[in-house]
Amino acid sequence: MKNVLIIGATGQIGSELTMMLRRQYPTGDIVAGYIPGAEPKGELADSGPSAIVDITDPGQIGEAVRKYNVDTIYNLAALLSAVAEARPQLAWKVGVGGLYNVLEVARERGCAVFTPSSIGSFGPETPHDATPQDTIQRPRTIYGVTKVTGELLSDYYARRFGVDTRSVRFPGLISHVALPGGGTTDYAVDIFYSAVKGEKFKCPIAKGTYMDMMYMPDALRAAIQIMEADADRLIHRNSFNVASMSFDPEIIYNKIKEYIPEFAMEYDVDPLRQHIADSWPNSLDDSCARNEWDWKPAYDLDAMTRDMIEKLRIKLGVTENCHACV
Ligand code: AKB
Repeated sequence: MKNVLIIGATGQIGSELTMMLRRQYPTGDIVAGYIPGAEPKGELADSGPSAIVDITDPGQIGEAVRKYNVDTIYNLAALLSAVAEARPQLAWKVGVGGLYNVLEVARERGCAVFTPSSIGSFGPETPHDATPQDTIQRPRTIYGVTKVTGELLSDYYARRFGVDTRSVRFPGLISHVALPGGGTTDYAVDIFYSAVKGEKFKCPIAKGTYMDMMYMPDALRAAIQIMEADADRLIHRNSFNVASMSFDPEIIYNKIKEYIPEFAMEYDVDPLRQHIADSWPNSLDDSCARNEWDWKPAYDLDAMTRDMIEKLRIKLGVTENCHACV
């Protein structure tokens, strides 16, 4: 990777990935692609080039790729699972139509492409525990349908046209930097904000609902490491299971209480999100990623919780005592 275009650079993953790529590839152009209304700000705006790139407009993708001689595209444009259910047509237009536009530019210009898939690409018939790499993928959400289509389309472009497409299936991503918007796993971020602000948390996901989650630094490493991996070792491409922790609301609540004992939570289950969560795996088997490109997460639940609370206390200017923080 030298010159990289990030489509969706101001979103939850993009804002941090763009900065990490700029640090790791200081001699290249790392271009922050954004849509009007979601302009880069602060360090993201000041530390490198940016361009208006609406994924539904192939001309804008091609123009940015040509102007900056881009060799790798990170395609991060998507509507998350819950919000996609409210706007299924737009979810398809962005998730599948947009990916098609990216792949066509990549085919013409010889770019590698990363497009994240998700635990949402699985469905109720999928084995829920230690979900294998290769298994039944019959999701019931439009988000999942776009993700499975994206995996298949990306593999097709690799086989048929030699486009270097690669991907990982992200779990719920937890970060103290940018908030997710409209996902089923968002509660695992929101719970930290409530805890640090000293507010009671209303949990939209029921007790006993397990889902895979990952701390953002691990997710960013996965996204970069898979694109740098030795192609000769890759048996799979689109998309690899990656995992680092699996928990239900009680487990994360009790873990946060180790640091903030007065924290309180009650359940106020959102039927849509609960229905989606029930159809997703409890935990993924990521042995193929570990074997084919040495994937290994750095953060477990405890390390992530400690870091999230420390970082959020600074971000939110909260000075109250955090019992277990040093
Ligand atoms: C969502 O909840 O929609 C996403 C995901 C797991 O893909 N965070």
